Amino acid sequence: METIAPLLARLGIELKRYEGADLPSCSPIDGALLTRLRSDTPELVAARIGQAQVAQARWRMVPAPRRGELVRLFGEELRAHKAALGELVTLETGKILQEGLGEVQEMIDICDFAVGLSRQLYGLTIASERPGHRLMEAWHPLGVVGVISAFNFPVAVWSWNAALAFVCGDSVVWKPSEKTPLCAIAVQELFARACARFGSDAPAGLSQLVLGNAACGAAVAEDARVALVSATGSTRMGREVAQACARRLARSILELGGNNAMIVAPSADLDMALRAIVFSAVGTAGQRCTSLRRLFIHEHVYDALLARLKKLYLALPVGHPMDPHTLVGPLIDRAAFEAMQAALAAARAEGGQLLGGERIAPDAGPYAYYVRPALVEMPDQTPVMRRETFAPILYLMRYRSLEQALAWHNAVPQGLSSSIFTRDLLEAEIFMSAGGSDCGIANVNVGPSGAEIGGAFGGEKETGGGRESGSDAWKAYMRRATNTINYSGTLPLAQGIRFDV
Ligand code: UN1
Repeated sequence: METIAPLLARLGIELKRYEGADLPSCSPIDGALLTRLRSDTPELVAARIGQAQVAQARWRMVPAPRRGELVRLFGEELRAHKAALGELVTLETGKILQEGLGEVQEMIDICDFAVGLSRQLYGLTIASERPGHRLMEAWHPLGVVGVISAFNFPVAVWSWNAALAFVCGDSVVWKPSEKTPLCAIAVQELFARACARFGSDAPAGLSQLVLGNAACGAAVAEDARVALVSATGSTRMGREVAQACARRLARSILELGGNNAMIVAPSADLDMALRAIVFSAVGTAGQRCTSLRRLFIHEHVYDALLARLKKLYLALPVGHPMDPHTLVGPLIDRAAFEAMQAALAAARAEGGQLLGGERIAPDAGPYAYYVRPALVEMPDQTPVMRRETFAPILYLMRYRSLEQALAWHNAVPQGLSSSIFTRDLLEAEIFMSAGGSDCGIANVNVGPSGAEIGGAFGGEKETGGGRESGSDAWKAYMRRATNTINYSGTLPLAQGIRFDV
């Protein structure tokens, strides 16, 4: 039985006001109950959105660089509590501690990014066709931003959205995965501490947390007071959020399923490719949106690479995620294990040859699901390969020409992340060109997972099309006003229209 009390003490967090009966938090490490919390009723969700709206009306008037100062203070809290929060992430998700810590670092990074951004929310000035006129754009705060996040990145995904939203002058209502409520509470409490240090400019209620199941998320997506909903998770969930937003003509950012592939070309540095493959395919036990799921290997290097990969896979340290030697922790729960087994059965029925995939470490108890990551050699890109299974399954195929590999690469409904390992410049350029990878992320000699926060994060097709995090993703969290200013003393009309009154 893992205990959370010492961790919560290190974070300085009291759970009392969140405790209840209907929302259990369990650790996938041994399946043990960590605590029982209380779900929020639809009435409470509505009330929280109301409070967020009131807070935003004040927050939008605070100058953006000053808003950045709040995010800077939050970044300080994260730095001070990185170790404890990283451990809590590991405890509640089962990801290895290195990745738990990495996730908190990702939060710190986006805070730094957002602080800089708070002085760079630039608009354009545009040449007017009329004499004595100036055209310009101003970016204004948008309103209340709803964030729906998944269990696999229980703290970082909120922060990509929230750090930008706060500097953009928005308030945030967060519905985290019901599998990771403790992580969300910890982050909410750390943010509250930053607000307290910031002083009275930070309106109460700027950051709201709503705990509960999908109904809670639907209440956020359907509420007319929520200007933007940023949702990360399954394609099924994203479709519902997209429809709820479309019905009321609100904005959405969707970061949904991925079915990410890598092409290993004959010129690839195989040592490097091997490390990238293993990290991308088995990191977070294959439960990242960006996890590597399909591997297309050129026939000249296929056998050599496969032999090395098999050897590595059989020796992968699977076990307790706090153990520094472990590289693969448990799956999140039984449903994840069953989905993995169903996909492997389908792959076998479709002609796949399987290595691994079985449940191991039974001494962790009946409610913990540790598996050996699976390698499956496929005769063709069959239906099971077109689906995203959130588990460490890597399908392999042999290719002859880059054209063929690219065609397979793009022939799936998802379009998040992709990569090629090659030292051939022309191949690299083709992969990144308009006719190459159709994903939102296309990497060369870098695996598909583990993106930095500085780039825009998201993808195409069933991945949903939204972008979070870096680059100019902030624009989705603001509204654009086009201003025309006339200093000519006359009133010429655009397009030269004459309208004499
Ligand atoms: C996700 O799985 O939802 O690029 C996000 C990565 C991480 C984020 C993954 N920085 O793998």
